[in-house]
Amino acid sequence: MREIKVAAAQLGPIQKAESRAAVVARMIALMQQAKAEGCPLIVYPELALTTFFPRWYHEDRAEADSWFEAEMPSPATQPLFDAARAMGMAMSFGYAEKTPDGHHFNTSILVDAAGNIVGKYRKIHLPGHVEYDSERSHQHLEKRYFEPGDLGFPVWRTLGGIFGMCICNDRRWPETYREMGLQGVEMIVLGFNTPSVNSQKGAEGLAQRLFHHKLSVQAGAYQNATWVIAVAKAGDEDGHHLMGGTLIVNPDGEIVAESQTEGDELVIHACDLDDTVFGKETIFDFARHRRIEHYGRITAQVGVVLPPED
Ligand code: ING
Repeated sequence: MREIKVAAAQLGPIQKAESRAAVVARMIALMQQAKAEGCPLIVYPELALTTFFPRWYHEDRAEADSWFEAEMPSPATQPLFDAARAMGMAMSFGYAEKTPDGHHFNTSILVDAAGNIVGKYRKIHLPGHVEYDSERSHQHLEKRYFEPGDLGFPVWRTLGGIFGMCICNDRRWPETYREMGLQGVEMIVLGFNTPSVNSQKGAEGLAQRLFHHKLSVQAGAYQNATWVIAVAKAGDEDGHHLMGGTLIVNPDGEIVAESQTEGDELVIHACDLDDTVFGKETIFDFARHRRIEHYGRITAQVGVVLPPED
């Protein structure tokens, strides 16, 4: 039994005018609740410190740098690190990362109970577009403000298990989970900011968005015998609605807990990492069952399809 009581800390909306200090105060309040509930780990959403700024067009990309953190801990997040260390709380959260050499990533980190950053992930699957698109009901400019992640899909041995991270759109791609599954991942923590309407397909509304979200996360968990913690930033940000749907999914792909609101809300579940063992040793024992040498044009890597033989 390797139980870890996880607090999925959904954040409600963050308005464009809201300060990082105000957001960090909300995050610390949720952390205090998690501590009171006996949770050793809290997971926050993607881009947890600011509004979902890729919906806003900046002609001059340098203007968008105000949404980024140039260091971590940054001055705004130092109180969060201090509170976590004081409470002995491990945490994960997403933020916009600007590196010293001027690169921009949609990033998440995993911080242990002593306040050390033990893992970093940079979002690989960036949805949206680079230039202003007047055809869309709202902009989704992640490709304008971020570069694709350059760290791959690592996993880390910490907190008594094998942990991995991904971010938002990554969760829609089976390779994301399998890359970590092949490394024995037992718990994947991810944050998301998902508009409840599709900017290009008006008919796709909240119900279908929630369906695709749950389908993707439950499949990823089941097909790799891993826990998945998926945490929303939700609610109406300056008139733009983000869906909720914070989930804790077990290694059988079952939703064991989910948010009921679109505000700041803790979703808590005691996750036994040993629940991953049966799946990894039977139906998804990759070594015994996954015959990649018989897959034909798909190489040993996940899903890499060789160009057609001429
Ligand atoms: N948001 C959305 C997401 O992947 C999206 C964008 C929604 C893309 C639905 C495709 C379909 O959940 C982010 N931030 O990636």
